Amino acid sequence: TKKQFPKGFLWGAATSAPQTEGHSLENGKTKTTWDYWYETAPEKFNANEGPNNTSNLYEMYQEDCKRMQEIGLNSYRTSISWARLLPDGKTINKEAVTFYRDYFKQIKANGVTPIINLFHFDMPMWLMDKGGWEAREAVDAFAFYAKTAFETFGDLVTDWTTFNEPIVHVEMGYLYGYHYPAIVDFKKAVQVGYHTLLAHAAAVREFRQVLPTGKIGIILNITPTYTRSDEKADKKAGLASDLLNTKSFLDPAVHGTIPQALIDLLAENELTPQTQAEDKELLQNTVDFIGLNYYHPRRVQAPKNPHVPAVMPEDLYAPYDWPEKRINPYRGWEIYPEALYDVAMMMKNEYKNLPWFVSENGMGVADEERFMDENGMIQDDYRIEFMVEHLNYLHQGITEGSNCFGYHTWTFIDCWSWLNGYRNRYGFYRVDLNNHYKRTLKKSGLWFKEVSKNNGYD
Ligand code: BGP
Repeated sequence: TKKQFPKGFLWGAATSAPQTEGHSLENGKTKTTWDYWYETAPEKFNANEGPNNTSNLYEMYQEDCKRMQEIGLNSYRTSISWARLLPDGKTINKEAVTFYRDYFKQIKANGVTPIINLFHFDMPMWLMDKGGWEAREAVDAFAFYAKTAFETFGDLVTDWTTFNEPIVHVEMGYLYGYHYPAIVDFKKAVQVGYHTLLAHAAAVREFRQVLPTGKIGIILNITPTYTRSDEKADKKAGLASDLLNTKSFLDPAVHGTIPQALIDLLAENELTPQTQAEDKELLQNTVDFIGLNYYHPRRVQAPKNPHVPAVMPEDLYAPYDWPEKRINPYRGWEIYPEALYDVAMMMKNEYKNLPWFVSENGMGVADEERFMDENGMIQDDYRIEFMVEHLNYLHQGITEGSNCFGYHTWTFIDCWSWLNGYRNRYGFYRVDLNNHYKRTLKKSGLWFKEVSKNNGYD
């Protein structure tokens, strides 16, 4: 094989509890903000598909774990549902323990290493009623949940992550109105982000006590910033974007401190969050590894009417429509695989060359049945091509010394995705919603199996 990856490289796929399990109001689980949002505003959900209509993993996990082996996954990331494990925040739900323990055992029985995440946008309603991430008490509540999970599953799972894409619940819930509670308030968004960061650090602190030999990380969505030009105003906008979207979580996770430039930017815009004296020490609980979800870059330019204090992030950096951009016609996102090389170099040069992996990368395609052949297999050559392009740049970064230990695609089996429902399909397996969630292998699954077996490709 021409493109060979490091020994022990992880070839896997990622998903999450709320996007796969289904049974969202059964087996002892209580409501999350998603269940509540769907109940109160179903019209916001594509095709009226809500959090209960996911791919039914709760019942089908045993077969699904066999499918992991079928396509050569050697690792797999999913999450635990907080509201399932702790339906009232305090009491452990025995049914959840039985379910997750067996699920994790089956994953391992198929030769797959589980990486288990704690929070994937799924805020329990019992905590939302107390203010959710806006409330300081969410930090302790999350630390308790983390400790419980480590104690309950730590004999089966050694690799953990605290959050998936924490900036997303900040942006979507408190800036752009897409996720519950759909508040538009920059200052609140910063406070929510800050509490999330503390919750992450508190979970890491628990982890060192409970599982001192395990490894813990955080998963961030990386949207590398590229500026319109090298002019001063554009560069300033690019820096603001980088500080808010990337360095806000990445720097504390790796270096144990919030960058001074971010502190200054927030102060200048009257966005400084409320803090407590002990926070500094808490934030020193750094991670063992980083997961980066990469889909597309962020292109920015100086805002037309910059004003201080900023009311919205767009007052600091405006989107820039790069004329040369390539688009995934099925999802509308820019395709720019080169960014994975830049990210690899950034990790090497600015983040201690800490071990990291691509924790999500993939191509969402709408109406994918149009690519189905006469045998019912989706011929998703576009997806294979997409992944090869990204892997090529990742490989280059690894060759130049970046400490990347794996590549996880989004996703294993087509899954429900928040407001988009099943519109954008990403899986190695297709799910037939009209036929008992039947799973059918796509061509990309066969391809991935070969890549995993050969630890690379030609
Ligand atoms: C990531 C999230 C996933 C998933 C994916 C695809 O940001 O971590 O949960 O939703 O994006 O996004 P979409 O389904 O909106 O195309």
